[in-house]
Amino acid sequence: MWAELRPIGRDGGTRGYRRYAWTGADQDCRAWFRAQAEARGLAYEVDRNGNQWAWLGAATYEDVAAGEAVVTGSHLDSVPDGGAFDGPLGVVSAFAALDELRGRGAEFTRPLAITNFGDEEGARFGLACVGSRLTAGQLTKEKAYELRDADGITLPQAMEAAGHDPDAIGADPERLARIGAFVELHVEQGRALDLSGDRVGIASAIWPHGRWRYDFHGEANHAGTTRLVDRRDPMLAYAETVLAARREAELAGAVATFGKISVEPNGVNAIPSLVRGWLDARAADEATLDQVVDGIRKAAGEHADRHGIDLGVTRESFTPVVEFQHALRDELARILGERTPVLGTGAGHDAGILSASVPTAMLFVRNPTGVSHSPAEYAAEDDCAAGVLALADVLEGLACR
Ligand code: HGY
Ligand code: MN
Ligand code: MN
Repeated sequence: MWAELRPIGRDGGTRGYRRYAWTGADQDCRAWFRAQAEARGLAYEVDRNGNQWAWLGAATYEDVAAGEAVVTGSHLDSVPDGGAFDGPLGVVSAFAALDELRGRGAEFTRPLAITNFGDEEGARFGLACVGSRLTAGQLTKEKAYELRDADGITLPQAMEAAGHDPDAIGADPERLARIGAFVELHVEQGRALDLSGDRVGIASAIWPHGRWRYDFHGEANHAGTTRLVDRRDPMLAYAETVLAARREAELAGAVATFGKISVEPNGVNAIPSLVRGWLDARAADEATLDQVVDGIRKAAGEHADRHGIDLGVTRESFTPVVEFQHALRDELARILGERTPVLGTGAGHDAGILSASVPTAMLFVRNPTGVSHSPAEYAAEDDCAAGVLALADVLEGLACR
């Protein structure tokens, strides 16, 4: 499976992945998913929001009684220059776990589905987990229609160009009602398992997190002829805001990142008229996150005033804290052994979105460096194999007699 996925959407220079929603690379990943499903005799379907499903023991979700399905999967899209594992490890492991269970001769007493949720990273349209948010009713069709990529292409236009009917998108409670348990396996995006010496862990919670767009409006002018005192340079206010974000996060034990920026007119010899920066901020609890975000905004306002800059701040997304369901989490611990480590994470996941609607759990596989959202992201083959066996044990415990 890895050999087929490896070249898809990989940049020849950086060796990172650029698998953005509804692009050619994404279509190739989707074709791979469909082929994996069909090769295993699973019933394949795409839901109204473009998420892919492969069913064992049902032809479509409508065949499944309420709360009966056990579902596992993750996503195949990537951040800009992402690693091989964030997302795909969960999908590959799902198919491999099914193969393992068939090898064991396991008898399924509940329908099983393997999923690929669309547009988890939000690399193209700016909002993460679009596929699961739409399905769970946490993103309306109207709001989704407003999403645009950097070239001005709207989400519905991109969907249509890729052959998906954008008119169909929206909440899908009928489908979610069928799910009794959703388990997402994911590469760990930190070093907790490496430090504890464990191959596999169980998720406890996801930090609340969000994305804010900062627009610093100044005045374009000549870089050679404009006296420093006459400038309204938005880059200065932006730069001081980046430093303030670091300070606020440090004080609160949180994280805050300006990882994306756009500059107008973007000329070497022009003072910018506009600097637009995107803040990603996360903390262990919402009160702390509020405090950090408010602190950064206040600092940005002060720096903007001092440099004669007009500042606009827009919250583009917010995901509240997720505490995974204790009953399912405890069941996983019973299946995998009570000594399996239980850990929290600052990364967002479709499982976090779905947890508001269905019982949800996550498994993490050791990442020896903790690096993620980078071409250097890595997991060792024997740890991945341990992840597959753990997922197979969990699925057997949940879906087999
Ligand atoms: O950004 C995140 O935490 C996730 O990987 N989408
Ligand atoms: Mn990610
Ligand atoms: Mn992921």
